[in-house]
Amino acid sequence: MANIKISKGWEIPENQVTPESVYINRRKFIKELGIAGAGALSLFGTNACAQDSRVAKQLEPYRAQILDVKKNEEFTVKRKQTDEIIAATYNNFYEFTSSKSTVWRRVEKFKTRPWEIEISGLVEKPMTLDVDDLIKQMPLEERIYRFRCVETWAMVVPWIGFPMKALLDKVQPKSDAKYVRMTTFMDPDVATQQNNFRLPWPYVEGLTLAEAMNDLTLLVVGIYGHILPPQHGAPIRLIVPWKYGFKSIKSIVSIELTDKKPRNFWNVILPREYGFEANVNPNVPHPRWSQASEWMIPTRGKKYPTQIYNGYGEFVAHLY
Ligand SMILES: Nc1nc2c(c(=O)[nH]1)N[C@H]1C(S)=C(S)[C@@H](COP(=O)(O)O)O[C@H]1N2
Ligand SMILES: [Mo]
Repeated sequence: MANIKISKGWEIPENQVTPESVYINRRKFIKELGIAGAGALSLFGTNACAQDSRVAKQLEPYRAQILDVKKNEEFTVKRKQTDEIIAATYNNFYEFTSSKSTVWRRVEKFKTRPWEIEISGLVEKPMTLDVDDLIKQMPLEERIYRFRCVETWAMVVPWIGFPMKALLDKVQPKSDAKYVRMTTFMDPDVATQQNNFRLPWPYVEGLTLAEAMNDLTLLVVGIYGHILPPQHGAPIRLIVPWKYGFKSIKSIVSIELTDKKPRNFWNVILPREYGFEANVNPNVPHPRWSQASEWMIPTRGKKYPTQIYNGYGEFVAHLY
């Protein structure tokens, strides 16, 4: 793995890619019309609406599958909640593309049901479960969390899920289990970037057992009141809000308890830039950019100070 050669697209930090699909469309739209200047901008609204309605149509079947669960008031956030369409059109899901604004279109053929998840390794009761059976057994709740990508964009979204602890209690980790290793599905016919053999597919992430058992650590199956749409990592993904976004692995097929520290996807690709722990920290810059501030999608211009542990120190600072 040490000799991996990374293609250009992967080396470009995510924050150098133009973010707003709307912005890209506006430029393209204006160019196609062969016009420029203030007059053209009045057409921008029309085009943004057209894009929104296409995304709304893509989301429709997921929005119809409502998860009516109670909101956990312990985890409310003061900052304004991100618009659902914005969150659903600005995604990192490298199995499909490295272009955030097009993930929602590239996941079209991605079938997220039926779906099995295997829990194995150093546990008393290994098991393989259908995701919908698992959802029925687990204590679902809604939590509004801050979310911070390592590339400095951030959002506030209402996740629906259950504490990972609830699942681990069920399988009973053995006393020598120290880490949890999670793996994403592998299907290069559908997730076409998995044909790039230079990258260490499938996507893998890990936590210490103490991190996995923390109150904040969620296995997420829904967002904005309904089941997860594919671009957010359906049918089940991790959310660890005090860590950079790449830790929050999507579309999980396996959870393995182990006594060895797992290598994680981005750590294998760029070990100098991405570690295992990856806690949000304004005082530790990324080798190529500062982590002192962040911006809320889609408004790149307005910066906010980054908070240590992404503002969740009261829950997790004792772990470090
Ligand atoms: N399997 C998988 N999980 C993944 C990623 C990925 O490319 N593949 N990207 C990560 C990164 S870098 C981020 S910021 C978040 C983005 O989650 P979102 O698209 O739901 O906002 O997913 C994380 N989980
Ligand atoms: Mo990210």
